[in-house]
Amino acid sequence: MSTTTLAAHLSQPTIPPRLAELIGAVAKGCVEISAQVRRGAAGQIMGALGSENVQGEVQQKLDVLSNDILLALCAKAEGLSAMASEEMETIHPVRDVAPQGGYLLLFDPLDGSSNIAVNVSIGTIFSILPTPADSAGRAVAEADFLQPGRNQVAAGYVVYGPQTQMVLTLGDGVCAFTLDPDCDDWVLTNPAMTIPAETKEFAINTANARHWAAPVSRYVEECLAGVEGPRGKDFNMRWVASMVADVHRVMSRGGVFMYPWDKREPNRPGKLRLMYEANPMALLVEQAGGASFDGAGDTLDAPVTSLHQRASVMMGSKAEIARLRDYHAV
Ligand code: AHM
Ligand code: MG
Repeated sequence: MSTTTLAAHLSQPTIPPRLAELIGAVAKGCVEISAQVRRGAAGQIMGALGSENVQGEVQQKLDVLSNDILLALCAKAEGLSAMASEEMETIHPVRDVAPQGGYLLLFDPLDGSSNIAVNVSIGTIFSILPTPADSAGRAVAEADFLQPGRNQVAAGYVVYGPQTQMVLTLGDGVCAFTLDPDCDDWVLTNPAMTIPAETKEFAINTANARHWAAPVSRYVEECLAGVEGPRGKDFNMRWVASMVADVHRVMSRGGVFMYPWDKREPNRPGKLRLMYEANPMALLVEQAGGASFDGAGDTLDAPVTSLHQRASVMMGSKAEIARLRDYHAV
């Protein structure tokens, strides 16, 4: 059987070598994180650290370990100017002066932290932006990161589940790679991931139902009404509570993933973060033929005003997102 590895995939002449090097570094970091995850309680990685991140969330040992692994490995990538992460208040520059045509890397090093203790799938999410043209020859600043998701040159996630898989886009479709644990090689296992346009599956934390906005309630109520309701078909509901795992299911067999704005904290746009959760996932979903919506417009066009900005998230099968858009327009 002939196999294509991630390294071979990234060596295509259409991919800038420095971008390939950076994605390779992220992938290498995720191999190391995967190994730590698999050690679990047999290693030293379980439990909380006692510190809080910039979002005021208790940091797990694995959150910080994963962050440190990615910082150390990616700093070596020649084209990289600076990194930003869910676990760090501000940016982490790696070069005094931004290289011409360089990159900025953002990540959520360990998504779904609440699932670590219960041995349920978790993941890493990453987004790569270009350094602004006017940054060459000077140090990059936090403001250089504040670009709309549409500017991403690459995005991906790794899911640490029964298998470790990486799903990657460079803005020209979506490929999935599976980690072969015998040789730590990423093997191309799906060269063209495509989300079915229609679905019978949705994912949302229904414990928050009483706080939802009317269009979200309408959408879910119509799904729950099943074959007797306006949709005329029965739906299935799934909620892993790891965005990576929930979006991976949508990427694999269709559906809708939602973590929308709700009334609990009306001034907060949503729970999930725009730059290193919503935007990379939105690019992947769009590149796989799906769509994403933040209650006002395309997630990828949302104006960015801060590194740790929150977003209302609805993404998945195209027809379902079109329906959600219509309900929000009423
Ligand atoms: P985290 O980045 O701190 O792990 O939080 C994000 C996670 C997502 O992976 C998931 O979709 C969501 O939080 C689950 O939230 P809830 O526990 O409210 O269902
Ligand atoms: Mg997260």
